[in-house]
Amino acid sequence: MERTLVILKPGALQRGLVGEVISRFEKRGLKLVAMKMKQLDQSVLDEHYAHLKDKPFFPWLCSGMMAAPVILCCWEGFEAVKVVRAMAGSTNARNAAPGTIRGDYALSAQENIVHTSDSVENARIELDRFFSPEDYCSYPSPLEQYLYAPDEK
Ligand code: IDP
Ligand code: MG
Repeated sequence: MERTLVILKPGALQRGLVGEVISRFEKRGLKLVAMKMKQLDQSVLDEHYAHLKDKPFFPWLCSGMMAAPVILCCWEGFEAVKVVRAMAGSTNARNAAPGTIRGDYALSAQENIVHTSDSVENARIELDRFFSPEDYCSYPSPLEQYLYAPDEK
């Protein structure tokens, strides 16, 4: 099964949307395998958002990401990276389809509630950035037989 990183950004916490957002992933059938609350700092954001460091909005993005703690989650499921990414919706929440997290809860290109990994390779890198091997929990998933066909693993 694939694993992906979701970060509930400070806006999710400040606006009281943590439960709503986590509930969406749970209801979809994804399995929560690691989770923690953390105050991010500039050095981890320099790494995590290295692809945006030359953008004019980079300092604002970092201030927004440090405005309150974030909730880091690892969700597991068949093709979880693309499933979770689609659930988040377009980066600019004003373009995000209704029914997506950003399309339902946000209006901003920057303050868009969640981060989701954009590829399997980046999911591995990002999960290693925020979680250690001992952070992952393994537990039985008796509902798996109702969520997937035998070849969907
Ligand atoms: P993603 O979060 O949908 O993967 P990225 O391009 O990786 O989008 O950008 C990371 C984050 O940087 C976005 O989630 C958003 O918070 C912020 N961001 C991206 N583009 C803009 C922009 O044009 N204006 C303001 N903030 C932006
Ligand atoms: Mg991204």
